[in-house]
Amino acid sequence: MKQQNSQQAEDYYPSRNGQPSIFLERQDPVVYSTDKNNCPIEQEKIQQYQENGFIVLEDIFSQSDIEALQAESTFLRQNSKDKHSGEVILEPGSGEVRSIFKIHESSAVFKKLATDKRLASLAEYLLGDKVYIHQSRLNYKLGFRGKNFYWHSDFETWHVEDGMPRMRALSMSITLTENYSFNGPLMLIPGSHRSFVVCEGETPEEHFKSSLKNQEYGVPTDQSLTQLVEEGGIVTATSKPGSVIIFDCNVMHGSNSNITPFPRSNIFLVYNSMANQVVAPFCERSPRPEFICTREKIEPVIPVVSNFNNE
Ligand code: 6CS
Ligand code: FE
Repeated sequence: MKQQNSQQAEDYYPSRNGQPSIFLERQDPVVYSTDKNNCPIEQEKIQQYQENGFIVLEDIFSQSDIEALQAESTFLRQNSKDKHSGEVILEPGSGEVRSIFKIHESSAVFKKLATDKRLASLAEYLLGDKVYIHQSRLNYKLGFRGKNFYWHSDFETWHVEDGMPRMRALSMSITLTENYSFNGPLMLIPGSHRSFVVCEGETPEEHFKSSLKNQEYGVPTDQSLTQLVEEGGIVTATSKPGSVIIFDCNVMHGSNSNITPFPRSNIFLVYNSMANQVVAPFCERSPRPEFICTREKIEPVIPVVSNFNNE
């Protein structure tokens, strides 16, 4: 059932087109590189990523790196609350800062992080290509006030609303605080990346104005989610600060609200293959703003060995 967008690009993953939810077979590889000799991490982790759709790498950043990243995160939050520019998303209700987008542009520290070889070279390996930053954000999920992110596949949104053609992108979530089992850690469904869950309903106008606070479209039906969980279970990506959770663009994930005193603040960097640049959205809506989806300024990342204690 091939469809097309306004640019007549072939839609391999039609969704939110008034059809009932079904599962479509993934039509793209998970790990694009086959060169086992030049792999930046142990092959066992690559196998896990291929099989489950995600991996957690501990102890990637030093204590001083983490402190520099935490300081920058706090600085951005304290200097953004009254900024009503689009990239600052406030929590519904409390008005606390929920997310800040496009931090790889607004912050020199996070710009450096996005090009850090420990991350960018691994993204190049997994995606088998040079990469660019499709989206970056800081999700603060503050104690008591941090609300949930309902179950979703990022790719379903990036395909339908941003025009990302194929599954050749991934997220790297760098943990800035303890991700405990109880303060709203990322929950992922192993193996869910192999099925594209077609979502029901139609994309509202300017959907991002509500979806970044509370997503109601581009989410699986209860039945689809139940089926994925029956097949793969649910894993919570608990880890200490300075870890990296790497997950495929299509893995089903979500996270609960945080009612504990402990913030769960993570940076998210989304790497997309240069061969998978966004085209026109696969829905009848205008493209989303640049702070959510890089479209105007697509430049390959040049991986650099770096640290964050200003040496
Ligand atoms: O719409 C998006 O691009 C964002 N929404 C979610 C829930 N995850 C990915 C991304 O941050
Ligand atoms: Fe997401």
